[in-house]
Amino acid sequence: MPTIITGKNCEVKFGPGLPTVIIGERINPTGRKKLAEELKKGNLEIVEEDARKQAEAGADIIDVNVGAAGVNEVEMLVKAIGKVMEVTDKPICIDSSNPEAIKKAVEAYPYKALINSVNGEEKSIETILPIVKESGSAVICLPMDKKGIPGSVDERLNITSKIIQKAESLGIKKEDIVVDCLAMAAATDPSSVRVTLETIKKVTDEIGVSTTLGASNVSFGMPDRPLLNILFLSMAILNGLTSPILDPLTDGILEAVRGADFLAGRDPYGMNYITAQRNRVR
Ligand code: THG
Repeated sequence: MPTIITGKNCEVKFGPGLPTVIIGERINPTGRKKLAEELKKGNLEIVEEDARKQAEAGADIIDVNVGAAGVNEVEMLVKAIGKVMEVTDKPICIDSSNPEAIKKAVEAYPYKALINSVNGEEKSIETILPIVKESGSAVICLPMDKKGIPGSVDERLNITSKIIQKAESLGIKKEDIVVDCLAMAAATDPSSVRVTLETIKKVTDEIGVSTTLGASNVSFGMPDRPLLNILFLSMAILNGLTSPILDPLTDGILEAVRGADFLAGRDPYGMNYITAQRNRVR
């Protein structure tokens, strides 16, 4: 069963074997001083522009994160989601580490959202999963806990299984679980990309749920980050990645994702790839 999330007149469907769905990451003040400043002042013009541009560029889902020092996240997350809904019908991924902000955000979103995220810690499981169940949302699971990010595939799978078991015991459907396979900076640990790719493959083949990750994490600290991000995405898509979080404004990234789907057999006869190339500006 595929994962389905919705916006106004809009349904986005993804899962193992289906074409890759893109979660646009730009509405996030991390590393963006200007956006952080504007959010502090309650100004949503950049949010509006980033929502529109990402939708135009080919994002299927818009991630919304307004967490920054000096920002009232509970209030601003609801406002930012309202602003995004004014400019696009694309479904929303509610990205916050604040359970109260997530709760208020799902209450303000009249469709089926993707909640980003729950992790393996008891406190997270006990606060986030009930919100997922009550709101009928889907949720991204981070297979990490108080010991941090596991270095091995097996540990990531163990935490994933634990979260899924808890979710299913609350009546959350397996197709409403999206596992983040945890992309890390390749520059800090040369084995990290292999561990992430193997986690994607095992989660896909053995558990059969949808998968995500922050694609640009891999290139941190290296030159020509877009090149590394695109190469990594093609590998991850071949291993089963269903719904990466990425910047759809990156030159060539859309065509790379459609090309990887085609080569991975997830776009039979290449119609999506051909359409993407036809719509290309340059
Ligand atoms: N997993 C999940 N959610 C996530 C992440 C993840 N959400 C946040 C993050 N990781 C993905 N989103 C971003 C957003 C911005 C950037 C990277 C990842 C980023 N911004 C530029 C910078 O910091 O230099 C600034 C971009 C600009 O100014 O144009 O890199 O892993 N579940």
